[in-house]
Amino acid sequence: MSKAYELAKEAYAELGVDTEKAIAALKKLQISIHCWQGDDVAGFENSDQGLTGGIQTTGNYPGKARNPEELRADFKKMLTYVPGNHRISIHANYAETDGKVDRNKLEGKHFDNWIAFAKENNIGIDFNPTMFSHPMAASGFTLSSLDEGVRNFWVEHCIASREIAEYIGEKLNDKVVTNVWIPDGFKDIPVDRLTPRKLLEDSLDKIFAKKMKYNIDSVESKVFGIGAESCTVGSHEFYTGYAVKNQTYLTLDTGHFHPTECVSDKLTGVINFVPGILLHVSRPVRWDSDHVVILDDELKTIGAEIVRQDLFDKVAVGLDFFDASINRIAAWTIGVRNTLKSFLIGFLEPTSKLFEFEHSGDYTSRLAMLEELKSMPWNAVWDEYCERENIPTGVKWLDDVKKYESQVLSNR
Ligand code: RNT
Ligand code: ZN
Repeated sequence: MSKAYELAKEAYAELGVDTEKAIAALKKLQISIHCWQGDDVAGFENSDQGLTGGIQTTGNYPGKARNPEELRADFKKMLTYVPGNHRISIHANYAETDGKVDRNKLEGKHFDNWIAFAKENNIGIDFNPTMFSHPMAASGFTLSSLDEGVRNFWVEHCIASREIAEYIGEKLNDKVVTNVWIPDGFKDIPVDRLTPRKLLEDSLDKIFAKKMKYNIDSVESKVFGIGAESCTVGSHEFYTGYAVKNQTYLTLDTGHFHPTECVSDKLTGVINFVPGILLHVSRPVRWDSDHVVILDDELKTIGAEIVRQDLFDKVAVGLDFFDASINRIAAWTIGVRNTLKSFLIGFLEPTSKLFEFEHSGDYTSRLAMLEELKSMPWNAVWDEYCERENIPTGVKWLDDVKKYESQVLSNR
């Protein structure tokens, strides 16, 4: 035990907080880490489509993963910088098929290498159908397209994706969350907003018809995309309604709302009406820019909310950002470490005391305590946890990333 940790332990004990319990709770938390930070959402289809769907990676920092082996090696490197056992979220376009299998024909076996990777590294897997960067998505519409052929293609793709998730779940004996996000929306003001929404509902009903054992369905809303600024078919109201009615998970991406809206507040607003929530923790800067997650107030509030209300059974914590302007392994590491830190800070709150203050109307004490908590030595607890898990403390991981950059990434 370090001196700093001992002092921190005492300071927290004075507030009635057990730092050992906080460390144990954090150790149990699994973050669903998105694979796509490592290759700028490119995937392995090797098409010349580029990234479509109204999302964008900017920057051309050298060293991005160009194939499955590189992406897995980079992801594995990142795992050595983050304490705990986590999950990897993969998109359907990370299938390994030699480019010969179209998305509606994908099968579980095309993800066998990912399954082996997950087993080797003791991590779980989550899944995402990919409804962008493909000729059938060129119109900007997929599951809500007026073109029946287009719609059917994507319905087939989503059905295939659920089967893949089920296959993965069976192999890993673990739940797999499948997150449906579509880019469908209008650049300019539409006159018929209803028909595409009816079509989307109908497509989703077809996709989710079969009951599954391991697969958990989630639907992700959005406010707008680049080139689809005037109307998003899968809006927040649409998917909240759909998820409540059909009892699917609801995905809340922190970049998918108007700038003053807070996902931290939405959690308890919707949690009692759906089986669960998948978080896409991101950082929007003026738009859904998917910047690397930093330890800002909203992140800390999200962590605290989940801890305070003990929402762990119903909230899956996933990440969704992609910055191509800095070292991608560092980007991943910073985002995961910050997310973990936000939960640790939550676990180190004297929750019952805070509730007591609030419920008795003692808002003075609530504010005083919340403000004092900000300067408590949570970082000593974080370092202690990292040390116990053999994970670099402070910025020591960065030296190793730099070494990997000069030895491996710079040769790409
Ligand atoms: C897009 C959504 C979606 C994607 C990933 C790649 O705005 O956030 O989750 O970022 O599926
Ligand atoms: Zn997202």
